[in-house]
Amino acid sequence: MVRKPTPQDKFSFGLWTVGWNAQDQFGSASRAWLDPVESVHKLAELGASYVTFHDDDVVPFGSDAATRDSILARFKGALDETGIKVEMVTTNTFSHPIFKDGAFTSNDRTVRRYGLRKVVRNVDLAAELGAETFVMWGGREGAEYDSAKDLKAAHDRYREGIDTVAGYIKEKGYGLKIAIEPKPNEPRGDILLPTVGHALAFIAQLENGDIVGLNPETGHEQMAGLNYTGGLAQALWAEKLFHIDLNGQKSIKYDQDLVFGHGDLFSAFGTVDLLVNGFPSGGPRYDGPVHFDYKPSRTEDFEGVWASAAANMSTYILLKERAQAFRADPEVQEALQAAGVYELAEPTLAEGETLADLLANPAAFEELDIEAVAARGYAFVRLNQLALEHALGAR
Ligand SMILES: [Mn+2]
Repeated sequence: MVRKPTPQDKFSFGLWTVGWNAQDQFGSASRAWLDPVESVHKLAELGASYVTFHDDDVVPFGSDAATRDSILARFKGALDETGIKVEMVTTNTFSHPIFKDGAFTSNDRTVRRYGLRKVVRNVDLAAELGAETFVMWGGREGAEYDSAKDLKAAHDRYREGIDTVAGYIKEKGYGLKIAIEPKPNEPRGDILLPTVGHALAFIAQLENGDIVGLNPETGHEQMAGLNYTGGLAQALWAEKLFHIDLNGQKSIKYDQDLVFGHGDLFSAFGTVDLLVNGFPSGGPRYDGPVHFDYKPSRTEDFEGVWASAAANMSTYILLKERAQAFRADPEVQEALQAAGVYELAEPTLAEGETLADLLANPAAFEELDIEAVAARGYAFVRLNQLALEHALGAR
């Protein structure tokens, strides 16, 4: 790989990413089952610092307690040997047919009660492994038909489920935070909490929302035609960016889960610029693990799987170098200034100034030379070209 990671990069991978056997809607698996213990060793060799997993990635669904314990003991052995840590754990409430109508929002109350038990069992495991974040992706929480779901009740049950789990985390004194992962569709026709914005509004309705935030995924926002970096920014602004899922997506289509940067590369540059450099005016920053949630394409053999894992990290480091050079460039600083980017951080009303003062100020309205103000050019295109030239390594 062109750039080698260091522990400071805090790179993290889901075991379901490299471990995906490439079975899809239209074809059977193109790769064999991959032992999670082997993945941990290989990711450590490549320079990752963390792994994350769904319960079912490590322990097959329905395993008895003794089998579960022995599998987990072997898995913990691999963590100890490699120094790899588990920063995030999540629960699979979407693969088994019992969850075909959802877990927390299934119309069948028996399923909801089972789902809650499965999630809580995995919260205990997350705490035991020292994870900091518990991600909830409700992939089956949704519907194909408007008539099939009482959407008021569905939101009530979703709130009940997440509030109950968050309450349990607090009661147990676990140092865990919940991060909701929005997605607009796939596998359901429409999924509840489809975007970062929907999830932020939902979190505001929770009783235990103080420990609930977001895990936005690049491709999921882009599947809705939205700007991923913009979503991260609003989550940061709300101090709710608890985790990130980086990958690649080419516009509004099925969930591609490409390598980070292999979708909209210039958008990926913007994402890394925000993550590495923060807002131009300062403010909240993300300093958690840089987590990749991608899938090695079905065309790849195992050599290709590991090359794709390395590609995520290498691309991130390359973009980080480009983004740092972008912000450090005096010409960019000047262009940011000229574009008024820093001016936006200045409050619209001056300190001590009231709305009444503004209303009584003719210079702000009655006497304002509107045409002259409207004639201002913002030079955003010049600024964007500087960003592009830095992204391409031309400066
Ligand atoms: Mn995805």
